[in-house]
Amino acid sequence: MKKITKATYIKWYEDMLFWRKFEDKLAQVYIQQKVRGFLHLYNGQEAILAGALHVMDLSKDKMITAYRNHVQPIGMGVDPRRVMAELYGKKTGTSHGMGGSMHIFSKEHRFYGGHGIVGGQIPLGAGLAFADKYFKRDAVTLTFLGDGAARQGSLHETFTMAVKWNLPVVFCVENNGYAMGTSVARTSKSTEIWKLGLGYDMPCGPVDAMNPEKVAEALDEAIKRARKGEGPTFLELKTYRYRGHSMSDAQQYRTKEEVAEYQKIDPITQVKDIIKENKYATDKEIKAIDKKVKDLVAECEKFAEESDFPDVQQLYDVVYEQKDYPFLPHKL
Ligand SMILES: Cc1ncc(C[n+]2csc(CCOP(=O)(O)OP(=O)(O)O)c2C)c(N)n1
Ligand SMILES: [Mg+2]
Repeated sequence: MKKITKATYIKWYEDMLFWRKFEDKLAQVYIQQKVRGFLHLYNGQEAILAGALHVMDLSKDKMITAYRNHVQPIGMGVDPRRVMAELYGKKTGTSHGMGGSMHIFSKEHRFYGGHGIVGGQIPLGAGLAFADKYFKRDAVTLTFLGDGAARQGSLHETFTMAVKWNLPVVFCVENNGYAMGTSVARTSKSTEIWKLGLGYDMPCGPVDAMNPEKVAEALDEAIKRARKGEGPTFLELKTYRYRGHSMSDAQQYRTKEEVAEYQKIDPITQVKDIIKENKYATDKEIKAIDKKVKDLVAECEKFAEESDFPDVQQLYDVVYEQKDYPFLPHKL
């Protein structure tokens, strides 16, 4: 695995802090009704993305996830200003303001969304991997899903084929304890989701996903296996989300104490502590990173605020139109 060095820790700190603050800003502008629709935030789960990016080959590997999807494309190289603009519904957004929160997408950066149907992205992730295998492209697809999606039929159908065809895919369930307000324990007798892999003879296991180093180690092994043509791996990344399922969640299904317990093992704090213990950066250098992050978030907000909304006519650019359709001419 690529060595985890002082530079890695500094990068992890800066990246994770940026993702956290970027989403805190989104929460703020959502309350001001500048961002509309649903908004599902990733706060608390950042170590997963940090660890994954350390071991992926960003020149060819792919990523696909569900609707908690604002920071992953940024990690894959998408301009964060364009992600913020997409959430504002502005023309300068990643999908010209037509996708919104749940549908960030950038084919150029090999980030394939952004999917609102629980479990919908699981077969799509296997499909991306199938194409890479078919065209001998030596790329691996990381397919992320929530604990709620683990009980969907689509997962089981996909596992059957992915393992049979040795597809170069890593299935990563981000077990944050809840599917909306329903805990894992409430939905299934077995709370160790990784064990689902056993039924498919798929290498599988649990990972402490509040720690980017642990995520990187587990994913490195899985990615190497996939690259060697030895097929998929199923990892249960044990994590936690600090905010509600979406912005409209009153969170009556959990206690403040439970959230506080997980905040004690917050990935950003863990990384910052390692930086301090090992004197990888001085307090002054850490403060400079904090300021850089704050300024970049402000720049994203300004860009989104100042961008224009799409023209109404743009709606028709993306709608299939059959020229000779007789019934509903839909000219404005
Ligand atoms: C097929 C389908 N069923 C139900 C829903 C409604 N729904 C949206 S999110 C969600 C919970 C999913 O939880 P999980 O997979 O654990 O992901 P998390 O939100 O925790 O990241 C549900 C049931 C949906 N979007 N799609
Ligand atoms: Mg969940």
